[in-house]
Amino acid sequence: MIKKVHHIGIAVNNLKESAAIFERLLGIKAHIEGAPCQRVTEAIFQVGEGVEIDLLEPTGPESTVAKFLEKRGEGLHHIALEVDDIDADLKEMEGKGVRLIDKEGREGVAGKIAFLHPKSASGVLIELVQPRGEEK
Ligand code: CMX
Repeated sequence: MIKKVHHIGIAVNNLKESAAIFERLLGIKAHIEGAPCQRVTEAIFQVGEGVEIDLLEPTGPESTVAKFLEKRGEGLHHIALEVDDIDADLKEMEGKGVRLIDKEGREGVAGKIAFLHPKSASGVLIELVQPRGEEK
């Protein structure tokens, strides 16, 4: 069901500044991509064997990441886990009592995505990702 950690999302105030910090730290270049469906711009770093570190800058005050930054400041925003059948996995998790933010996978940058509520995961927002090409 869960195949690997797909990416780690970090909320930042200034994408350009934080991307430069992480480029120095990791020794690799960021790929910058807009994710209007999530109201963020992302700096994506492919680290090691396919795990990404994604820096997230909100595109406006209505973004959930803007609310997060205001309340909690910069830092770990979510951990994304790769799955191969997102809708079946969501159903199974709901059956186990996990509080879902999305009952079904929806279109995201990396494929079909859905979020689990941080109250169900010791205060950490979890995203499930079913990459494109793995639709059931
Ligand atoms: N990690 C951990 N806790 C979080 C959180 C996060 N990312 N975001 C919010 N919370 C906590 C808040 O601190 C708050 O906790 P307390 O009740 O203890 O104060 C609680 O969750 C409720 O937060 P809120 O500010 O009132 O926000 P909402 O209830 O309106 O929304 C959430 C919270 C998680 C449901 C909403 O942010 C959401 O739907 N997130 C999923 C989508 C998303 O974050 N997309 C961003 C981009 C992702 C990407 O590009 O991959």
